[in-house]
Amino acid sequence: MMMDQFSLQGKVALVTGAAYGIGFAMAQALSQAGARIVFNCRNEEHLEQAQKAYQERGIDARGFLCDVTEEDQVQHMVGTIEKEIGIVDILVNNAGIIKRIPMIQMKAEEFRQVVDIDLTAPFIMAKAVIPAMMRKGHGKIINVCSMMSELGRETVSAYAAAKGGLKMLTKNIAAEYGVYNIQCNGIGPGYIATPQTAPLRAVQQDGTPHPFDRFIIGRTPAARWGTPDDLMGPVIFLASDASNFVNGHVLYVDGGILAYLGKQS
Ligand code: NAP
Ligand code: GCO
Repeated sequence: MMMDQFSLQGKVALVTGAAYGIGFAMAQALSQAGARIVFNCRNEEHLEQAQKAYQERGIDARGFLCDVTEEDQVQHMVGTIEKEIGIVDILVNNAGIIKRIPMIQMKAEEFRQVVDIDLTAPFIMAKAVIPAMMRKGHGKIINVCSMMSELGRETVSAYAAAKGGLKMLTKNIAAEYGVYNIQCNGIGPGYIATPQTAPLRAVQQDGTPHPFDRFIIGRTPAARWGTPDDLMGPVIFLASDASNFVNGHVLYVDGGILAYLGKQS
């Protein structure tokens, strides 16, 4: 049956940074398609809250405290998953941060921290799971890119550099490991209502919408912010056999922002 191609029954999916936000929604989607969910974050309280939230949704998700920038922690986490749950069939590199600072005011250490989490960590995570995927004869790696994989804007130099690099890392993993039936693609959310973008949507003291909120609605043909749920269908597609001949692609889930000059205000 054609729709069987979208089934993830019997698959193990590791979603980084999936305590809340986009990662949590994508993990729910992968679970609903049949995958066994494993996730990580850095904060013990977030981990406990997430475990509870998954259980409330009937999802038996296994959580790990693991900083994705620390290769020894990542190797230990992946080794434990492989031993206790199974080989990671699907890796979603979702964990990420942003720092919004004018570039000439940004400290080099702040720039490095963003690149470390948003670009180096996906490299570390992919390096940890690919050997077993090669032995198993298949694998899916999905890197969470961004509008900033294509566009710049004021104050997000480190994030744009990292997410632009992540697009090219995606293509390179596809190029280097496609021969082992491993597909590596990006998913590029537009502007999504999560804690990460909360400062851009904060209602002003006079009760008016944040200027950036109005700006994004004017730049989006869908005339709305995305929600994490908008990523659920696309991530199932990229994680499933339905995308076995899609490799090195970034699937933008942006309501049309990248196709649109923006509404004349
Ligand atoms: P978020 O709400 O800030 O959540 C980020 C997640 O990443 C949290 O679970 C956080 O866990 C985890 N994390 C951060 N650094 C980590 C580290 N070093 N090790 C392990 N976990 C770490 O972000 P979001 O909006 O859901 O975004 C998720 C991804 O989508 C990010 O890569 C972001 O760049 C990307 N994205 C977001 C948007 C958007 O509009 N929201 C659009 C395009 C792309 P802790 O809290 O425990 O640190
Ligand atoms: C920003 C936003 C964006 C979004 C996202 C867009 O400050 O411009 O945080 O970077 O998070 O990456 O795709």
